[in-house]
Amino acid sequence: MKRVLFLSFVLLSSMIAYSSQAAIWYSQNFDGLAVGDVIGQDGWESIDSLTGGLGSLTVQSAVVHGSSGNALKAEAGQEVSRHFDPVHGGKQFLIIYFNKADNDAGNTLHLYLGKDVLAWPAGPVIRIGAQSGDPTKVGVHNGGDIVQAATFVPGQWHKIRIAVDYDALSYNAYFDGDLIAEGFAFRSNDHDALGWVMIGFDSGTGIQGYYDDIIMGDGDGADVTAVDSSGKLATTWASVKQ
Ligand SMILES: [Ca+2]
Repeated sequence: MKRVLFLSFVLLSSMIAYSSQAAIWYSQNFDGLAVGDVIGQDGWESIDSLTGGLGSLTVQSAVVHGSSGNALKAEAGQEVSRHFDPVHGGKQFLIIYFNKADNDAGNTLHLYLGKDVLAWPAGPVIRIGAQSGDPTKVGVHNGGDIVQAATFVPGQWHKIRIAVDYDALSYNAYFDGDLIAEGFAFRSNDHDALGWVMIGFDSGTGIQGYYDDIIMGDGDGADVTAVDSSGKLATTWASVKQ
């Protein structure tokens, strides 16, 4: 009997450990990458197959989320993607921090999520700045429409969390913890699982855009905290949700 209890405990412990490890399947704070082009590091790629001639976002240490380390910088005409294989269905989340430090009215920072083949008509699509229809707004696609859902402060870091339901083909978006989009439709329902993310901007003038602390995983990500008070990546779970 004691042996059965012991084995049950081991099994339960391993299941809990598996669940918590399975919840987050990608995170990147860019602190361990080399300064310079992000293309060619950690699986980050050119989007030439979609739109050729665009440059690489760069890893740099001058403007970062937190007190130290690196972040990605996006300048005009720079856009990159990262694919994930296998793709992830069901309920999935993405957390990312951005800082748009320029005030140019023609500039945007993209955040596109898709399944396998890169496409501008992606699944969840967020346009920070000009392409929202207002250079000060965060625009969230609801199908083909863009909703100006939040106002960002140039030069400040903001948190975006997208919670996607790939069975319902809809998503919620949160800006600095506030719900700004609920049950929004994908731009294209071709993207019925999470298999790539694309960031940067394919145009623009004098963009100073930054991204940092990307976390992707199963569930809605509500309990995931990316950065502790010292600025170090400290992913913690208030509860195991699987
Ligand atoms: Ca960082």
